Amino acid sequence: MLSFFRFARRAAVTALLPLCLPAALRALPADFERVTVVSGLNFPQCMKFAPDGRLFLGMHGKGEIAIVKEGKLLATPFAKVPININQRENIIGLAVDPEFAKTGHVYLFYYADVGGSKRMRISRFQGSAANPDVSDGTETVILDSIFVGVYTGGATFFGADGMLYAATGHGASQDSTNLEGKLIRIDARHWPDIIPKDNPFVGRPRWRPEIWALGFREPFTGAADPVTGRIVVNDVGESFAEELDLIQKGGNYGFPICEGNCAKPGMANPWQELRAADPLGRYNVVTGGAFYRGGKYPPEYNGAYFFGDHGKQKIHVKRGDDSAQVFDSYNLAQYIQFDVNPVDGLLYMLDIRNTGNSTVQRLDYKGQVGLAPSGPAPGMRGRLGPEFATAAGRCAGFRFLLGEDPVREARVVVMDVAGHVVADERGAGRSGLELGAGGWPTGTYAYALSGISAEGRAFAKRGLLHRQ
Ligand SMILES: [Ca+2]
Repeated sequence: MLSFFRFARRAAVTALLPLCLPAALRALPADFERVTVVSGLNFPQCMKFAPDGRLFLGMHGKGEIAIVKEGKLLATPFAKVPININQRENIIGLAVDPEFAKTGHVYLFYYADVGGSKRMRISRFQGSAANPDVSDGTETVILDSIFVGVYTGGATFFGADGMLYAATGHGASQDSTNLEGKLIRIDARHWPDIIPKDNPFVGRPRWRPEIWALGFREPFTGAADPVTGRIVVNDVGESFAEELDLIQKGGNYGFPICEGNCAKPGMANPWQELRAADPLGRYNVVTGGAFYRGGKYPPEYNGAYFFGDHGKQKIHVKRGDDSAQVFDSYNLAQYIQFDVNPVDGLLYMLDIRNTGNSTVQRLDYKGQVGLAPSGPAPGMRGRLGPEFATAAGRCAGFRFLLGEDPVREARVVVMDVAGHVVADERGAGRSGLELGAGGWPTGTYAYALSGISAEGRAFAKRGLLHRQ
C-alpha cells in the first residue's frame, strides 16, 4: 500500500521484486543479529524513541500515536487524530521532544481537515502529568494548512540544535512562496514564536520564513547526527536516482530541475546519488535513516549513517563521506524507518512488508565491541594509550603505547568527528603502534584501542586525539 501510493512511479518494480529473488537472502555482517521486538502492527508509518526508551509509533491506519514500552504495544494509544480525510496517508511524521521528561511533548505531522480541504499540519500533543503513556487530550497546532501536491514527504525529527525539521513532498519545490518540496525548520518548542531568526530566508520578500532548504521530490525520511549536527534527508527519486542529501542552510536540492548529481548553477548535489540504473541493483526507494551513535557496534560503525531501501529490501550503511555499502539484503522485510534507542544503544527498524502485521526489529551485535569503555588488562605493565605527536612542533603522528611487554595483538581505529575512519592499524607481538597523521586535517579525532595482552587478556581504551 505504501509503495503503491507514495512511491507511485516505482511501484511496479517494487511489486515484482520478490518474485525475482531467492526465498530469503540474508547477508548480515558477522555477529550481527536481527531480533523481532514487536509484531502485529497495523499500518505503522513512522517511529521515534523517547529519551526514556519508549518507542512512539505513528499508525496511519488508525490515526493513532501508539507506544511500545518494554517490548509491548500498549493497548491505549497516546493520542488519536481523525482519519476521515485520507485514511491511507493521514500520519506521515512524528518526533518526540528531546526533553520529553520535562515537557511531555510529542509532535505529529499529519493530514487534517482544514476548512474542508486536505492540508498538512504539525501539532503538539501533551503527555499527561499523571501518566506519560497517554496524552492529556491537548493538541496545540504549531503550523497549519500546509498544501502539498502529489507527494507528502514526511521526514520529521529534532536537530541537534533543538529545532524541529519536517520535509514536504513535491508540488512546487522551486517556488519559495509555499511549503511544497521544502525542508521546514521551526522552533516548535517555543511556540508561538516558531520562526528561528537564523533561518536563511527570514525577511526576504516572497519567501516562506520556515524554509531551511528546498528542491525535494519525496523526502520521506531523514535524520540528524546528535554529535555533529549534520542533517541528511532521503529523497525518493522520480526517474534516475534516489538521493541522500546532506543539508546545507538554504540549499536547493534541485527537483524538478535536477535529479541526482546536477551541474546546474545554484543546485546542490546529493551527499550520495543512488542511481536507479545501478548495475548491482541496490537502489529503488530510499527510506529510513539514522546516524548510529549507540556505542554497541564495532567502532567502524560509530557515526555511520544506516538507511534502507524499501524497494530492494536492503539496509545500507555509509561511513563518514565514503560511499554507502550494502549492510544487509533481506527480502523478508521492507524497512521504512530507523532509529537508535538511547537507552540500549541499538538500532531499531520498522518493517512494513506485511502491512497489517508489521514489525519492529532490533539489530543486536554479539561480538566484542572495541569501543566499550574499559582499561588495561589486569597485570599489564606500563602505560596504555597515545603518547606523543612530534616533528618540529607539528603533529606528524601518534604512537600508541601497549605496555612494557609486547602484546599478542592490538588494533587502533581513529575516526574524525563525522565518524569517518581515518586510520585502522593492527599489529601483533608489539609494544607500540605508530600512526602517521601527516595527511589528517587539524582537529579532534576519537580513537579506540583494543587487543589481547601478553597474558591473553583483553584490553581496551578510547579517547580523543588532537591533530594540531
Ligand atoms: Ca536533488
